[in-house]
Amino acid sequence: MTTLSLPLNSVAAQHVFAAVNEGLLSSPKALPAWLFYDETGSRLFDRITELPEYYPTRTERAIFAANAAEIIALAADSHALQIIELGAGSCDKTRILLQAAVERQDTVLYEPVDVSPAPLEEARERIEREIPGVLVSPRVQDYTRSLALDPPLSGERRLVLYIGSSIGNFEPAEAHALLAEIRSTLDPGDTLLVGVDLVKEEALLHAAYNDEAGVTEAFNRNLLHRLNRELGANFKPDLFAHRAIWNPQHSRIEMHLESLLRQIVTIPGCHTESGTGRDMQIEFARGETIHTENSYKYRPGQTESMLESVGFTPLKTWTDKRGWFAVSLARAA
Ligand code: AVI
Repeated sequence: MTTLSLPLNSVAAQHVFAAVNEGLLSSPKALPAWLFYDETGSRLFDRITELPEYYPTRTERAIFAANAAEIIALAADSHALQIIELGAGSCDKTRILLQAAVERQDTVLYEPVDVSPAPLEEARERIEREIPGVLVSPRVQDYTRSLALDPPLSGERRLVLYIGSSIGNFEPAEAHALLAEIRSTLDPGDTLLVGVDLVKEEALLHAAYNDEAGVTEAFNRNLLHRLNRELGANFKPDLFAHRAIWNPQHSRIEMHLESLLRQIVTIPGCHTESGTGRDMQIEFARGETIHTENSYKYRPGQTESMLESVGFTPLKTWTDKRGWFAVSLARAA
């Protein structure tokens, strides 16, 4: 077969290759969920957040709309606040909190942190135009690998936002480690706001990840398109079915791509300065899956316990009337 001359000398492509090498040559096969978020995947995710079945985004937004002033007042505790958002993306829901902050203090420094520069730039432009008083200072950084926050401006307190149920895509031990890492970068008095999706009736969870319009299916399959585009793999995405199932034992929605037949996929060897690796031949049995994502759903009180165990004092938790989603604020002790 012909070996493609792909730009695998770029660090980003080698990172993708390493993840694939590890995840597809192991058993059971799995890929890390961060692979979803290339440009197409991020756009598909934005569409997911607007689907009628996908309740988390609009439920969290409603919690902010009802409680923003209280959240900001509790976090500020008579100081001026600066707001940092991890995994900010389009910063859509954050605008409600920023609006509440500028109503309390004249100017607010807002630092959205994300791996992709494009949505951050768009958000900067939009937020500075729509909410005078907010100064946006975007930071392109993979906070899951290293979290380096600037020290607070003198006399100000930092409020870190980790919302959107992003923590749910981490394994419990990883989530714990990430919260501990956030705590270690904060000073006593700073606060953290975490949004988590709660355990609920299975039918609702199932629908949220198996939408009628097939957007989640496209989001899941895009991962294979991405490996074709970026690594020159020859996946036929239509030969893999989207599966999203509730795993009650682990309290999580699992997403998989299930091979519809026995097939072999080739991924060209990785070209680096030290040479070209061997092509990867990946064999799939009929019905075998690639585990692509876990989305953990929390029980009431669980986030607060986790926050306490890493050195935060929980201040307050807000939920919607149906108890579908929870937003917890905690102060660095
Ligand atoms: C980003 N994250 C919180 C989403 C979730 O619900 O776990 C990702 C997602 N996967 C499928 N639909 C949405």
